[in-house]
Order: sequence, then structure tokens, then C-alpha cells
Amino acid sequence: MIDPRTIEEVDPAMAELIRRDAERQNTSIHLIASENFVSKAVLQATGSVFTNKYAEGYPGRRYYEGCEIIDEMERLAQKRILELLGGVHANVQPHSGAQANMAVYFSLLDIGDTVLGMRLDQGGHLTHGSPVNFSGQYYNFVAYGVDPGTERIDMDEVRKLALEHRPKIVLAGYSAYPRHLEYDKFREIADEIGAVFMVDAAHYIGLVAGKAYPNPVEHADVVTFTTHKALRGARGGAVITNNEEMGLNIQKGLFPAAQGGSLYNQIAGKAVCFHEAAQPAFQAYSQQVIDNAQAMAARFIENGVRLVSGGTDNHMMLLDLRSVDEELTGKVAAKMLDRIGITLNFNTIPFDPRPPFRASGLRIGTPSVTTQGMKEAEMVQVADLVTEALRNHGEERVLAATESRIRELAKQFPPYPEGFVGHI
Ligand code: DSN
Repeated sequence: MIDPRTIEEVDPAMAELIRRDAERQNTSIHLIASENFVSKAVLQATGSVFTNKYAEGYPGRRYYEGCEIIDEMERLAQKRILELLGGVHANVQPHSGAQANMAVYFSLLDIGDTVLGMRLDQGGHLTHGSPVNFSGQYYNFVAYGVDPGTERIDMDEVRKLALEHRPKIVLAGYSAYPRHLEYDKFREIADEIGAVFMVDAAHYIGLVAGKAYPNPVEHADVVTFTTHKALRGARGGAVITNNEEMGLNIQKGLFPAAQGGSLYNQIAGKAVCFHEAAQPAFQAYSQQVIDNAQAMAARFIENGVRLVSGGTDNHMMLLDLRSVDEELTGKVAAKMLDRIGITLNFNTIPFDPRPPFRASGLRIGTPSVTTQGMKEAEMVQVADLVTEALRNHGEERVLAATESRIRELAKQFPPYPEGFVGHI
């Protein structure tokens, strides 16, 4: 018998943890560039009975029976994402962006092959060749970075390294870079050496879906992404290719090479967010995310805070804390801000003299606050509150006053006014 009782009755300890995190989400200002708040519809899909089903394989070719409805659902997810972004083949099964990247590497590379990707400490990602990640351990990653003057990707360096090292994959994409990517130049470089052009668009694919940021699917051979950042969907990853044969090859690189059965409740949640992202309101949302980031960036600059590359084209910006206080590390600043109600993460900035666990930067993103309903006027207030807290990071009385203003602002924009427990 299925126990019909609610989580509060069955497991009050867990219910209390959910309630507490709902409270945290409802009472702070959320500036982590890779986070967002999903809709009730996405929560319902991810909390659905699809969690019960095993369906190893792909639609029409499974290792379990009873998969007809799962097949229909997975095909719907594939169709929706291809309609939204373009491309010819979609894989919605990756549990995460890391596993989407793993599937591409497993299928297109042999162990030891060379890939050209962005340096992690200048904005890349762990799975773009970090030595502590499988990517850096199994493959020979060569890294490009940003120009020290402009702090934008140095495309001359990308070309020079490509010609010198002849990578099999030229990889563009970032987790901490506030600018557009020059897809046409990456494409030209990949073509010049006969490499695959791959884009990891995890951070900004939601902005692409909302038509507010250039679409990598129009340029790359393969695009990987996550579904839970600016796209505002269930947590997970996906892959789109512009070539059916490559898509089928990457399918094998995911299952059975990297994953077993996928998470069908999560895939249902992805399908719901693809549907939501196809609505006109999502285009307005995506543009507002960028407008908000630019309004906040402009205010930081007015406040005398230096931003990496001098601003932003997307949903994020990187603050150079040395422009506020030479001694203040990213780690100390991020912890202090979280304590007073602003949640973000510390990050290295290009040519950072500090190690990644202390860092000299803060990364700030606007997808979450935009979902909360904040607009440019609130972004100016948030920039002022952050600047004030950073400038007074040792002054507990000032910080207490700043915190009350932060909580007051957050109170006006709760993402989940009805709370979570018993939500579904
Ligand atoms: N860890 C994610 C981020 O915060 O950017 C990327 O995977």
C-alpha cells in the first residue's frame, strides 16, 4: 500500500528542512548566476510518478517494458527543444551539464585526444579540462584565456593555439564570462583545422530560448546545456546536434557509456520548461534578465566598483573586489553578504593573484531576481546595498542596518509566496 500521508506526517524532519529552505529562498535576494526559481508546473512534473519508471535506452528502443508513455513524453521533450532552439537531434537524458559534456567527449574523442577550451580561472568550466575533473584527466585540454587589457576572449590566441595543437574539438562556453561569444570566429578556426565546433551554453541557453542572446545552434556542430539556469526548468542537461549521425553517436556516449536509466521525472520537468520558454512571456523575461544585469552593472560602475571587462552583455557580471578593498577576499565578502541576506558566490577574476578558494571576485547574476519580479529600479538598490555592505564589511552596526533594508526589499518579491510544503 502506498502511504497516503503527507511529508509533514511521514517525515517531519525532512518537511522542516524543506520549509526552512523555502523560508531562506523567500526572504533573501538571490544573485547566484546559475540559479533560478521554477514554476509550480515544473515542480509538479519533477514530483510526479515518472520518478518510478526505469527506461534505459531511447524512445522505441528500451531495455524495459511499459515505456510507451515515457517514450511519448521523451519525444515531446525532444520536439519542444528542437522547435525552440533549432538543430536536428536532441538528447534530453543527461542528468547534468557535466554528463552532457562527458557524452560528447566519450563519443567524439579517444582518451588522450586534444581539446581547446577556456581556462577555468578566466571563466571556463570544470568540465573544460580542469585537472581535478575527468575532462582534464582523460583528455589533453589546451586552454585559451582573455586579453589582459579588454578581458574579452582573445580570438587571436584561440586561433594560434588551434593551429599549434590541432584539437579535435574547439570548445566555446563559460561559467563566468559576461560577454557575447564570437561564434563566427570560433567556427572559422574549427573549420580551418577540421575540428568539431562545440558550444557549452549551459549558463545562457535560457537567454537564447528567449531570443535575447545569439543562438549557438546556428553555428556549432554540437551544443550542450543545462536546463535549470536561465532556462528556469528542472535540474539537468541536454545536447543538441546539427547532424543526425553525430547525434546518434553522442546518444551512445551518454547511454550506455556515461549513464544508465535516466531521470524521467526530471525529463518531464525539462519538457514543461521548454513549453514555458516557448511562450511570449519568456522572451520578455529573458530581455529583462539582461536589462537588469546592465542596470546593476552601470550602478556598480557609478559606485566605483570595477567590473571585469567593464560591464555585461548577458545575465552576469564579475566584481573585482580589489577596487573596493585590497584586503577583502571573495570568500570573506560572499560569506558576509549571505549572512545579511544576499546570496551569491565568490569567483576568480582573470589574472587573479589569489587562489580559487579565496579569490578576488564576486560573480553576480540576475535570472533569479528577475523571476522574483524585480526590475531596473530594484537592481540599482541591490547594487547600492552590495556596495554599502562591501565598503563596511567590518562594521557590524552598518551591516545590521543594511540587512534590514535587504530583508525589506526581499519581502516585497518572494518567489514562492504560498511556501513549498503541501504546494503540490
Ligand atoms: N556550477 C555551475 C555554475 O555555478 O556556474 C556551472 O556548472
